Amino acid sequence: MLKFLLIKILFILPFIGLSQDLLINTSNRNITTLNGTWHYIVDPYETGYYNYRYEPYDQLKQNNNSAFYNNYHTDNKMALVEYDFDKSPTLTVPGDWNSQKEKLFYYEGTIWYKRSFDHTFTKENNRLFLYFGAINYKAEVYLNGEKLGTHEGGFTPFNFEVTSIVKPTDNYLVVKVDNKRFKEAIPTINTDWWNYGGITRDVKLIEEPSTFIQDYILQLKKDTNNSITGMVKINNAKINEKVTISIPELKINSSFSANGKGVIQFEFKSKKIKYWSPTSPKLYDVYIKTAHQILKDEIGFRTIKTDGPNILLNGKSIFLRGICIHEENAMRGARAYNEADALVALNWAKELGCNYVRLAHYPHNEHIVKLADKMGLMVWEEIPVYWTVDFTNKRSLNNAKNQLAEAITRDKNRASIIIWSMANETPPSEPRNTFLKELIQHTKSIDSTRLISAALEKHNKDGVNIVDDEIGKYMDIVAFNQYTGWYGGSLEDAPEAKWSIKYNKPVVISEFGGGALQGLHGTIKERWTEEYQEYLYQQNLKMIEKIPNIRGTSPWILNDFRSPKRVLPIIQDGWNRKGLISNHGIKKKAFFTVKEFYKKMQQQYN
Ligand code: GCB
Repeated sequence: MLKFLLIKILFILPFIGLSQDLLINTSNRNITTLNGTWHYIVDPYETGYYNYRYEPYDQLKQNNNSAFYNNYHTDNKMALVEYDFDKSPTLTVPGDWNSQKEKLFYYEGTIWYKRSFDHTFTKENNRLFLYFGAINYKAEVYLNGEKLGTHEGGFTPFNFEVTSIVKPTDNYLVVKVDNKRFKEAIPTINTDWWNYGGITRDVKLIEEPSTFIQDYILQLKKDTNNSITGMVKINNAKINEKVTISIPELKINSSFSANGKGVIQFEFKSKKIKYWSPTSPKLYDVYIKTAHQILKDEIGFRTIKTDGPNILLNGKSIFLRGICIHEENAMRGARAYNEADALVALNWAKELGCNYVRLAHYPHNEHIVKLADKMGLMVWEEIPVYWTVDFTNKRSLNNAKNQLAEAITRDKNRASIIIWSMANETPPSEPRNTFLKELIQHTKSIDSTRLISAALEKHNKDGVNIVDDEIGKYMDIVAFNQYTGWYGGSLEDAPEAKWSIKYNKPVVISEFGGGALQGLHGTIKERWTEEYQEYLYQQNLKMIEKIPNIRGTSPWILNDFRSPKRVLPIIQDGWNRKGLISNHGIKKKAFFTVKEFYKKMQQQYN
C-alpha cells in the first residue's frame, strides 16, 4: 500500500495552482478534524520532490518528450523504497516542528507529512473539502497520489475540493511543507521572528451539500448606523436559489433569490441595533439558510471612520490603547494555534488596560480574532510585507495580494478588525510605493469599510522627528514605529522632542519599546535591566502624549518572543527581550507603567 501511495505521489497530476475559493466560518460547518498525529519525513534535499537531475517529478508528466523522463519513469520505483511513512516518527498537527523535536529546532527546509483517514459521506451527493488553517511557508498537497495544488504564504487558510478523489477508507494525505526563506517570498529572508515550520494551524475535512453557502458579508452599511448590508455567495446555485437571512434578536428574517452568479445582495434597516464596542462587545446570532443548509455566525455591528485627527468608533472619538502581539505562546516557546493560547494573550492585554491589539506581523489564527470579537478588543491585522520585500517583483506582489485576500476573506465579518495594515517598516522608494498602492487598491476592492494603515518610519533632521513618507497620503491612519532610547535618541530629552508630521490624520505609534531581562535589576542607566525598560517607557510615554494628533499606541511587545537574530548570551539567548512580560509569564516593571498610562487615557477618552 505504501509503495502504491508513493508511486502515485511521484507521478502525480500536473500542477493545479492556487487553492480554490475559500470557505469561511469553517468552525460552524460540518467538519471532521484531521488534527492529531501525522507521520513525517525530513527531506532536506527534497529527494521526494526532485529527481536526480533536479527536475520536479510533478512536472515530468507534462514533459513526455524528454528521454530522461522515459528512462526515469521505469527506474523511479527504485528510489521509492527508501521511504516509509508508516515507520517514520510523528509530529502533532497543528503545531510547528521546531518546538516539537529538538533536532528540528533550527531546521528550515522540506518535511513531508502524512496521515490516513476514512470518510463516510453523511448524505449522497454531498461534497468534501480539505481545509488548512495555515502551513508555513509553502505547501504541496497530495491526496491518494493526486496533487491537489500548491499554496504559498505561511499565515492564511486555503482549501481544495476532494469529492471525486476521496474514498470511504484508507485515504492517504501527504503534504510537502517547505519553510525555506527566499528573497521573493512574503516575508522575505530577513525577519525578527522565528521561522516556525509545519502545519501550524487546524486541518479539517468539511462536508457540504452540493449547493452550499460559500461566502458572505454582513456589516453596517458604510456611513450609516441603522442599515445592515451585505451579500451571500452560493456555490453551485440553482436559478433563483432561495437564501434567507435571519437575525432573530433584531426581528430580521428575509428571503432573497440568488442571481445567475449565485449571489444575493441585501440591505435591512433597523433602529434597534446595539453597537459592538470594547465596553459592550455585542454579537448577534446570524443565520444564513438555504434549502440545504443553515450556517450560523455571531456578528457585531459597528462603524469605524476617521475625521481629521480623530478615530471614530460608532461616532465617538477613541484612543487606541494597544499592544503588539506575535503569534507565539512564549511559555511553550512555540507557535500559538488554539483558543487557549489566544486567551492567555488577550487576557494579558485586557489586564494591561487595552481596548486594541496589533496582531503582528502576519495574519494570526482565526481563534484569536474570534476571541477579540467576544472580548471587545479592536484589532489591527497585517500581512508580512516586512522590511525589504522584493518590491519590483510581480510574483511577490501577487503573493502579497493573495495573502491579503485570504486574510480579508476569512475575517471580514469580525467587528473587532478595524484596520488592515499593508506593511511594516518598508523603506520608501518608487517601487515600494507602487507595491503598497496596489495592495491598498486591492484591499479596498474587497473591503472598503475598514481603515487602511501601515507601520511606517520616522526620520530625524536638525533635531526634529519627521514623518513625511509619501505613502502616508493613502493611509487613513498614519502609524509609525519609533525606538527612542533603544535604537538611538536620548531618553532624558525625549519628553521635549519636536515632531513634524505631514498629514492631518490620526497618528498611532505602532511600535516603541526596549529590552529587559525579567529579574535583572539595576539603575535606569543600565540596559537590559527592568529599571532601564521602565524608565524608557516613562520617558517615551511623556513624549508620545505630546505628539500632534496622537490617537493610539501599541508598545512592542506583549511577550518576549523567539528570534534567531537575538544572540546575546545570558541576556537574549535567542529571545527578543522587549516583552512587557517574560517568556515565563512574569510581568516586568514596564507592564505597570503602560497600565498606568492606559488608565489615564481611558479617563481622557471616556
Ligand atoms: C521593529 C520591528 C519588529 C522588531 C522590533 C525590534 O521595528 O517592526 O519586528 O522585532 O523592531 O525588536 O527591534
